[in-house]
Amino acid sequence: MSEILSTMSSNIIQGKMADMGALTHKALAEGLEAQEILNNGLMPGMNHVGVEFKAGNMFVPEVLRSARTMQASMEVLKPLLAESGGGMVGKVLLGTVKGDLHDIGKNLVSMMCEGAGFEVKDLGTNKEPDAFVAAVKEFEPNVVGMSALLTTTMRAMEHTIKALEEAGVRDTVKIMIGGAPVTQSFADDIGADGYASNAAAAVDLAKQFVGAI
Ligand code: B12
Repeated sequence: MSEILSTMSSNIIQGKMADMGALTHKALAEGLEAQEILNNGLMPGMNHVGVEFKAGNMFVPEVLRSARTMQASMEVLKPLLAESGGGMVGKVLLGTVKGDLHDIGKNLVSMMCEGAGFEVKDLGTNKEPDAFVAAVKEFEPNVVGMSALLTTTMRAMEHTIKALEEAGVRDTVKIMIGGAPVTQSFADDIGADGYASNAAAAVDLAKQFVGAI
């Protein structure tokens, strides 16, 4: 790995975000392709964060900082990646379901998915089933991820899946769900394709869905 890429990778691990925009421009000026920076600078850093988070050696605030550090570089790279038409592993649509305003975990999933090379559209919180349906039609994601933190809003995930079925787009996507009260058996019960208990596992699941691992 070139020196600049290895600096970017360790900046992500350490959450040093201040230099990331400038470093990204510098790497591009040195002739590195956006894709190469993503694959060999940012992703190794974020993968390491995912492993440490799963192992319980890093905690939510640190992971959020790492994800924001990665985001600072992605802001520069995204238009270039989109231009080249390549780079993205797949598309993930995320949202917190109707009635629920919690978004810290969802945002973490969003940032980690971006870190893994997915193009992410985040609908935000308190999203009606119809908002998911409209976004699936417009954004055409490979994966739809729904988040709920309240036992009272979990059922909105089921309603959203039903709405996707009724709109005839259910089979165009894989559906993953998460949030503290959600379990694998609930996912099975409502007909989701998968459940993940944390952001790193969500990324693994999304990658499995698109055949990236
Ligand atoms: C922060 C917080 C809030 C903040 C939310 C701020 C925000 N912007 O998100 C505020 C203050 C607004 C809030 C409000 C309320 N809250 Co609140 N809140 C919490 C708290 C303390 C932390 C949640 C959190 O962010 N955790 C950290 C993140 C990183 O973890 P996470 O969300 O679980 O996400 C991880 C995984 O679940 C997974 N994941 C998450 N989403 C997804 C999605 C996909 C697709 C996948 C695959 C994975 C995945 O990956 C994430 C990262 O690893 C929890 C308690 C707790 N310890 O969980 C209560 C808690 C969730 N809240 C609770 C309640 C009751 C409420 C209120 C009703 C309180 C009230 N009376 O007003 C309101 C409801 C508002 C609403 N309509 O949504 C209860 C829920 C009880 C229940 N079983 O239903 C909890 C459990 C507290 C408690 N013990 O009573 N809350």
